[in-house]
Amino acid sequence: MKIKESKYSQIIKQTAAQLGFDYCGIARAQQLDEDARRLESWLNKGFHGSMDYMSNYFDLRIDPAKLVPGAKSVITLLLNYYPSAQQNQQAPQVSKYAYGNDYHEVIREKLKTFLGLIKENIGEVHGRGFTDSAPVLERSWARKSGLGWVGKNGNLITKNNGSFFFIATLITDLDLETDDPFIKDYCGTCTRCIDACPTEAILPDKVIDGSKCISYFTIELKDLLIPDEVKGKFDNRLFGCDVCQDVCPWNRFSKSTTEPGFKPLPEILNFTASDWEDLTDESFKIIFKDSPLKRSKYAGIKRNLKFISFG
Ligand code: B12
Ligand code: SF4
Ligand code: SF4
Repeated sequence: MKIKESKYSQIIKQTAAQLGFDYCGIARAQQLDEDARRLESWLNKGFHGSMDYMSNYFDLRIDPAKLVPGAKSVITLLLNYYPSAQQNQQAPQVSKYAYGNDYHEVIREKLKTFLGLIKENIGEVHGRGFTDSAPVLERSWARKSGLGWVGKNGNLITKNNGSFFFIATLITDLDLETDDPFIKDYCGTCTRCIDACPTEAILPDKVIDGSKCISYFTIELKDLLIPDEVKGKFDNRLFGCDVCQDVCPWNRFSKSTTEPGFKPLPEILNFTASDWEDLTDESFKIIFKDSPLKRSKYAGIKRNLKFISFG
């Protein structure tokens, strides 16, 4: 039995690598008790702001067997998105994760192929793949499956290549050999991310007040206006924020992604402030049809632009 589990885990890791995933780790599917307490306290303090979807399905979020009946293992995959080229620093800034095509689409396709190949090589396996598409504590699973630690900035950090990774999970009823959880923490006495966060959203004990994060204001907040309290704090951040990752010493080890879907859009690399200002709804829909910027919609991007221009 043990030999079979180990062989299957090997096949799974090889398949993940073959599909271009940079890391793959496996954890036993079980209820996440400590994480559940952290999540509950986060929600009770209102750190989710207006992201109502975060307070839904609490039970599913902490127990993979509620998403996939009979779940035995959680496979966690990381995909590097660190871009090969970067925007001019003077231009309105788009977060690096959004330079290319929407990761939900890119990873969804990969997960479909991944599950197909597992079935082909192992047999009738039930499983569901997710990437930010279901109530799953993705960072918790990544840590639990040995891929890295959760830094003071809340991000999952790998020792070899930093934190510019997307996380995806595949919950399955297959018994697999698991990896040891990542116990160590290599933040040490560093506080660079806390000191650099423009809105003081990084609290002690690896807690992020989501309702104060620039990423929340520029992407998730659907209000017509961004509140006055944060006026002047965004610098030129138009969509998302990378400050707490850019200052992290572990990101010196980031390497450019080789995923074709994440190739930066030329407009993102080259648009100046006036190009963004002149952008029409029609061109937005054409240029950004496969981009994460769609989430903010044209009106959201214009709202953000106005906020940073007059901020
Ligand atoms: C809601 C959300 C946001 C919100 C709130 C952020 C937050 N920190 O919660 C906002 C909009 C602000 C946001 C911003 C960003 N996000 Co976001 N977001 C999510 C989402 C959908 C849920 C996160 C969540 O559950 N939050 C609730 C808190 C309580 O959980 P948590 O932060 O994951 O922390 C858990 C663990 O870390 C664990 N934990 C932490 N320390 C310790 C210590 C111990 C001992 C233990 C046991 C557990 C533990 O406890 C928590 C669970 O209770 C996930 C996708 C997903 N389904 O997981 C993406 C996700 C976390 N986001 C992601 C990204 C890329 C970002 C941004 C970098 C985007 C950007 N550039 O603008 C920023 C980073 C901001 C930051 N510093 O965290 C990636 C992170 C990849 C990575 N390497 O970590 C994810 C995983 C999406 C993905 N599939 O790739 N995000
Ligand atoms: S993404 Fe920006 S605003 Fe959000 S916690 Fe990190 S530094 Fe702060
Ligand atoms: S900047 Fe320093 S404290 Fe923050 S996550 Fe990176 S190593 Fe940890």
